Amino acid sequence: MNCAHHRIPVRRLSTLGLLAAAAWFAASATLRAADEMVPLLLKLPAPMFIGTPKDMPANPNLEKPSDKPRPPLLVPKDVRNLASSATLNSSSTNATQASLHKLVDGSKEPSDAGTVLLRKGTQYVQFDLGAAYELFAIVIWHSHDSPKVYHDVIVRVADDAAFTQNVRTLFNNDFDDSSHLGAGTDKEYFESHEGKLVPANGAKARYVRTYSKGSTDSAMNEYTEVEIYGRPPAAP
Ligand SMILES: [Ca+2]
Repeated sequence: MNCAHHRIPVRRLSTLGLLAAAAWFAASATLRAADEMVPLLLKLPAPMFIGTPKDMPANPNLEKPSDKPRPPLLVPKDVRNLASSATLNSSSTNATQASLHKLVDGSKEPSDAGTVLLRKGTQYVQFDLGAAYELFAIVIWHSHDSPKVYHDVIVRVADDAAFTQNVRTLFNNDFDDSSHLGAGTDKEYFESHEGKLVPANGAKARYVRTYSKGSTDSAMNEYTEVEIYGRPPAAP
């Protein structure tokens, strides 16, 4: 299955899946009556390894890897990837605009040239979308050249660049609070070519931060791509 374009047709959505989606839509304040929901189609890079890791460490905080494709997330039809036009910066002092651009250049291959290396310790990449948007998904590809596990993966959104206003945490698997942003209850996971899809449920925000603190493979923080799917908020 070296399929670079992994597309899941709508007809494969189960009835149960559609019912669950309908319940979720009803609960979401940001959806509009005319919204047409469609599966979020991601352009996936080729897998770098086949199958699931054989020597699974015994860790209750680690998600068991699946050998099936991830179920699609339904999103409003008019969302688009906002990361490619965002202004990026990072807590990592070695990060240049040229290196950060590799996070949003559309290439997700974990080659040496395509990988952004951030310094060790807890580091974030910040995306300024230029205005507040309704966000529906944030997808993160760290380096996925082997089945490694990144630590303290945290995704936050806020209204201001300093992350003091209306800060919301969309994902946090820092179970022991080693990054001091509060302990999270999400699971750690093995990297794969599918990346990590974090639903944003229509959260309205201008700023997005993605954090990590090294991996089982390296103290460094390595990324190949980040995508942020959203749309302008409805006119008041
Ligand atoms: Ca890239």
